[in-house]
Parts: sequence; C-alpha cells; structure tokens
Amino acid sequence: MATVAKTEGIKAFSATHDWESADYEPTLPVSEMSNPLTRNIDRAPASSIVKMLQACDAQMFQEKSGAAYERLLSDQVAKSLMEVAKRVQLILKNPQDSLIVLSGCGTSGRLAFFITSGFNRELRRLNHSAVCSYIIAGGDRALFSSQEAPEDDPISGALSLKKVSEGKKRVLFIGISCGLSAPFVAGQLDFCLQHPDVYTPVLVGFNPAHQARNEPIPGCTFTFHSVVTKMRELAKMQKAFLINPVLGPEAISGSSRMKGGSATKILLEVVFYAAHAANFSRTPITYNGILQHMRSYGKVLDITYSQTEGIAAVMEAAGRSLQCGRGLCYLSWGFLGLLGLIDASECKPTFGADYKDIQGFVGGGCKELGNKEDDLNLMGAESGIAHIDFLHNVLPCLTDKDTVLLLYSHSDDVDEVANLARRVREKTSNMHAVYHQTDGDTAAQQGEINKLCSSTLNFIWPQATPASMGLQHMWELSTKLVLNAVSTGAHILKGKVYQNYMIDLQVTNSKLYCRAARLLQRLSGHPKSLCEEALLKAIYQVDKLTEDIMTCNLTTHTHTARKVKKVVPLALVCLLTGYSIKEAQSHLEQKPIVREAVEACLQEQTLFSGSL
Ligand code: F1P
Repeated sequence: MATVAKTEGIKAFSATHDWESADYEPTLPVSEMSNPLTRNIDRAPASSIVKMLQACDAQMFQEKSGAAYERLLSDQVAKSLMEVAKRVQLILKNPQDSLIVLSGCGTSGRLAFFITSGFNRELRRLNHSAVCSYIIAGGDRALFSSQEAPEDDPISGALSLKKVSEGKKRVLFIGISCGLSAPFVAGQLDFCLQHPDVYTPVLVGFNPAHQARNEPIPGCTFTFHSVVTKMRELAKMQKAFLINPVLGPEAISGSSRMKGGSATKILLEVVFYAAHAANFSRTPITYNGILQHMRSYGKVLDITYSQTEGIAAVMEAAGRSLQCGRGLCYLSWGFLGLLGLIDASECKPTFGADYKDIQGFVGGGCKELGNKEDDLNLMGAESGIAHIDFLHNVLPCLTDKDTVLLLYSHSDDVDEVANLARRVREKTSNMHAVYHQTDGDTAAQQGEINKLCSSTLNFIWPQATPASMGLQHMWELSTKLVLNAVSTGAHILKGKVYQNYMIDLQVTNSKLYCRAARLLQRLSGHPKSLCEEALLKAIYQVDKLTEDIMTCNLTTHTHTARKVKKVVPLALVCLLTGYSIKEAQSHLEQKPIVREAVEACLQEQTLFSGSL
C-alpha cells in the first residue's frame, strides 16, 4: 500500500512539472531530458539528494491512465513480457541447438552479464544446461572498466552475435539499449532481422519507439530508428518484441545507469523468473503473475528508501572523501559484489572520475564471477578486483579520509566479512556497511561488524518473499539503488554536477559527444556550430582548428577525447569568456570544483551582458 500512497504523492508533485507534456524539451528523447524534480540537486544537502532520487525512482512505477507513453506497469508491457517469457520457457524445455543471448553496451552490457550469470547459475543448480549467453561491447574488459567507444561499432555487434550463436538453430536475442541508441545493438538487431529463420529479436529500452536515434551510422544503411520501425511491423505477428516503457527522465540527465539500469534488471528478471517457474514448477505464465512480480519491485524502493538518513550519512562520508582527493571502496562478497564493481566503473564516463575515486572489490575476483574471458586480472591495477588486490594495493595507504563500504548479506561467509572489517578498522574508522537479512535470520558476527562500522544500513526483508531467486533479486536491486545514490550523491557533493547535468562527462562515444555539444549549447546559449568548435578545440587542446582536425571523423574525435581531462568544462569556459585553452585551463585549476568554476563564468557573463 505504501507504494501506492507514495506514488500518488509524486504524481501530485510532478503534475506541476510535467515532463510528459509535448512542449517539454521537445527535441529530446525522454532518456536525455532533464528531470524537473532534480533541477536543484547540485545545491541540496545529502538527505534532500536521497529524497530527490527516491522521487525519481518512484516515477518508474507511476500508473497513469491515458498517459502518452507506455509505462513499466502498462498493459502492453506486461503482455510483451508474457510472450518473451513463453519463448524463454520453450528454450528451457528444449535447450538443444537453442540459445538466449543478452547484449548491451556499458551498464546495459554489464547487466546482461549479471542477469545471464544469475540465471545460468540457477539452471546448473537444477542440473539443467545453461542456455544463456551475454555480449558486452568491448568484451569482458568492459565489464568492470569504462569502455565507451565500442558502443559505436555495429559491425562488431553483429559479428559477436554471429560468433556466440554459431551452429544454433533457434536464438532468442535480447538487445538492451536504454536510449534506443547504441549502434552496437542496432547492428545486432539488424543481423537478427536478416536471419529470421534462426533469430527472434527482443529490444529492451526506455524511450517511445518514435524517439529511437535516427542519426546515420557510418558505413550502414540502417539507423537505430529504422531497425525499430521494422521490428514494430514484425511485432504485430509476434516475430519480434519491443519492451520499451518510459521511466521519466533520469535524476542526472542522461545517466541511464540509474533508472534505466534498474528497470532493465526488473524487466528481465521478471521474464526469466516467470519462464523458470513455468518450466520447473509448472506455474503458468499469467498476466497477473507478471504484474504482481513487477509491483513487488516497487516495494523494494520503499524498503530501501525508508533508510534515507542512513543512505545520506554514507553519501556525505563518500562526498568528503572525494572532495579531498581520496576514495570510496566497496568491499563485497558473492554476486552482490558485482553491483559494486558495476557502480564503480560507471563513474568514469558519467563524472569524469578517476578509477581510483570509487573502486569495487569482490571476494576471489573474476574467478568467482564466471565471465567468459579469463585474463581480466592481466590488465593492470584497474582490473585488480579481488580482495587480495585490495589488501595489496589499497589497504596499506588507507586513512580516515577514505570511505569503505562493506556490502554483505547473512548468506555470505560472515566470518570472512568480520575478518576483513577488523583489518580495515585498523586503518580507518570511516567504514560503513550495507547488510541484508531476512526476518529472523541474524548472523552471530553481525554485532561485532556493526560496532566496527560508523554506520550500518540494515535491511530486513520479510520471509514471505517468494522463492529463492526472488529474494536475492530484491537484495540486489536494493543494493544497486543504495550504491547509485551514494556514488551519484558523492560526485554531486564534489561539484561534478551543474543543476542536474553531468558537466564533466567523458566524450568517448558518439552519444556522449552529442550530449556534450548539447550541454554546451544549453549552458552558453551559443549556436550549435560554435559549441562543436569549442568542444573540438578542448579535445585537441588548440585555439584554432586546423584543416586536419576539421576533416577527422567523429571516431577520431572521441578517441582523442579519451586522453584529455575536463573537456566539457574547458570548452564551456572558453565559450563563456573567450579565454584561450591555456587560460581556461589555469582558470579551472584555480577553481578545482567544476560546478563553481562554471558558475563563476556564468555569473560573470550575466553581469557583463547586464552592463551593456
Ligand atoms: C549505454 C551506455 C551507458 C553508459 C554511458 C554510455 O547506453 O554505455 O550504459 O552509462 O551513458 O552509454 P544505452 O545503450 O543503454 O542507452
């Protein structure tokens, strides 16, 4: 009931700030809009930041009659989920020569891996063959580190799908792109459409179909939009499926790791859970069953955000660490830990963070996680993800200025948690914990761990939550929400967000490049061409664009941008002040808090234009 009451409250609030009206940011797809609820998130104290994030997340579950768009709980979405679940069940029943492939870029690819591993693990536990495979743009190294460029490559998308499904006679392909935008996924969907005898394509994303990206993809005759149009035709005959409810704009504009990631996890788990129950416990796949399961995720939001003050305390601690150039470490056990790794890796493209700002570590590292390629650990410190790596590389230099967050549940080896907590406590008192338990199950060592920590978010889940897979999923979503809140809030407190825009994003693929150019236009008020020029000058660190630079393609621009820090703030300062790149750089050095530097320039500009 609480979900309904809260949702009603949000409805009333958002009625006056209606992002759904036709004239609200009309040129943008919903996934790129700025959320009216978070306009002032950059000036809010931690507890208000958490409340704003809660209000944004609650938008996922809003039910509006006569709404312009499909929503998570809409009739059509539930029906499509049922149909896809039936396809999954068919493959479970007859796994020979069949495969389910989940694929995506960045967070979407990481969640493809997360969901695939969880489902396969459950199947193996039941002595059933694993029927699921994942693809992430950029390969396994993209699982725990930011690799944004491969997202632009449709050919590699199609080839990786061809390779993983070699020899299969029936493939259910589930492509995930929150913004209906990634060329990598468009290439895979197009490949499916060309081989309908084998592949049934499913697209998961969070924009209405007409807002799918329509920019030409170099070297291709299709766009994401044209692929979606074909899929819509096939969907009428159930030869393709589109699952694209709208969730409302992200709390930080374009940050699809947040609601987009959560909804991806919810939708796909609902599909797999229903198929699993139909195959192994003969529970029929029903419309009501699907809706009820989705609603149970709404309750996870309530349980999680009932600890607003606790989340805010961890956010503040992490914010203080980032402000003084120190870090936040997630130490975790089992599969909950994967969420820590995922959350940490997303901060680089979103906030221009260094990999050391937020790092995740999980028990035995990638050996425990069951990814395909086994050389993750060979890729240098950035991928040292086991506790042993933490003990060698991080613990010796840990101080009170760093924040450590333990993520565990009563089904983990709590002795191990206590051991590591003691070692961390010798170095820092700034240790916190997120602990999940079911009603009535407490671990003996939990009292000691609590005493070692400055704060503990203790989530107690009702025993009544259905079946084993279900409960684990709830803990996972809850952990994801907490981590997204902590890492986003900490970067806001560090000054990496202006209003609700990521002003220090990395410009490492075409989507991020366009987002950066748009942001410059919005903040400077200058025309598009001037903003793109400024962006290129910042990327190439020059005051005048040469013929050579002008003739380079977007891939070269985004490749070069990887090596430059604070590209967007630099371009903005140049646009607003007319400074040279060097002058703008020194201005940013004097004012290391990006938001303050940007605000100072914007204020100067207002004063200047006022005095004319
Ligand atoms: C994929 C993605 C995001 C990432 C960044 C760049 O987006 O890699 O996961 O956080 O914003 O894009 P999508 O294809 O799921 O929309």
